[in-house]
Amino acid sequence: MEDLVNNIPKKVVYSGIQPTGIITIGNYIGAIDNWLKLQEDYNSLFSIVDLHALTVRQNPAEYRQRALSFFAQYLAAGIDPNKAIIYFQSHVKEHAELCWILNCFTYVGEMTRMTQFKDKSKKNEDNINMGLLDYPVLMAADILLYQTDLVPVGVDQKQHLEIARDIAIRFNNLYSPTFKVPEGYIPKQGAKIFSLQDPTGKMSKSDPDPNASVAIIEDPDSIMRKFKRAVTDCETTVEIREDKPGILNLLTIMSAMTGQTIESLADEYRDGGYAKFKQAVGESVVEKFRPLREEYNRLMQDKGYLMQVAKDGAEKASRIAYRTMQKVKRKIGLVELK
Ligand code: ATP
Ligand code: LTN
Repeated sequence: MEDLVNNIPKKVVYSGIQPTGIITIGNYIGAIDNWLKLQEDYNSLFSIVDLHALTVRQNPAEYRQRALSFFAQYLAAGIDPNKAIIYFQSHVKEHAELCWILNCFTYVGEMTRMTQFKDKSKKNEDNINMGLLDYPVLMAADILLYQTDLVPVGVDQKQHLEIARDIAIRFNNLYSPTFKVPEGYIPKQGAKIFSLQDPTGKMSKSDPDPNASVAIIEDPDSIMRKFKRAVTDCETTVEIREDKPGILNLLTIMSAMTGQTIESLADEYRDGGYAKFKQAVGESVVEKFRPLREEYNRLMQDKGYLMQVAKDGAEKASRIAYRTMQKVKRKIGLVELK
């Protein structure tokens, strides 16, 4: 865990995605794209947070398949097992263990106030389980176990990050410094990609309307169709304006795909009409993800390799997690077995 040349410890990056729905271009632009950059310079850990997604009912056979598919998509996107630790949360038992301990330092009132808890409770009225309420504490455990400095996520996770920080500070104040207090890493542009069907709402990976979101492994025809149908407005000029959220969203997506600024794209497509612009946005998405899709298909044929990477990742993560747990247990006064 050291920068061997300068002998300074490298900072730690941690992030994860729940294996629900599909990995969307929103998840890619808001999170994964930054992971790719950060893995070059940090000690990074990227997990499939498969315990988190149990807060809503999953079909076991589908769930297992989807989690593996997400893992392959991480690799296909360019998360490199030689640079980062990639693993399934459920393979490292310390996540659940630390979650329990942190529960005893978290107030019920803090959890019932969480926006995501309120939203998800409304959506799952028949299954408002303890896990749903406890979700942010498990996320805090994920982050704090690895003494994380930076957490690259989309803007919707800001509140969860704040609570992780609060819990760390509270624990540190009670028992002397134990956890690193993490910072969020939220992109300036693209931290919230909007639905293609409702440009005022977030593009969500479990949106029941298939036209609202685009998967990173989607086939080109389907991608093009969705962009053609994307909801915009009844004007004709491609401009950056607050009151044109559909256009701004498409500009943001194309900018992330091509590296061009939204200003230069708006200039380029200004008077060409929406149809031409949407076609160009669609093509930029198809081209960006073509190699990823091909690599994904190849990896899914090689389950042996996927499982080997998962096993290595879990082992490396467990070693770090174990050290933090030992420290935590000592601080709170649990009897040690020598
Ligand atoms: P769901 O809607 O099923 O709750 P989600 O689309 O919010 O899922 P998550 O697994 O909760 O996906 O999020 C994975 C990562 O992607 C997080 O860092 C989150 O902030 C980011 N993210 C999710 N949706 C978007 C979006 N529309 N734009 C930018 N980033 C996003
Ligand atoms: N709650 C996050 C997923 C998540 C996460 C984490 C992100 C779980 N544990 C730790 C960063 C760090 C979400 O995106 N819904």
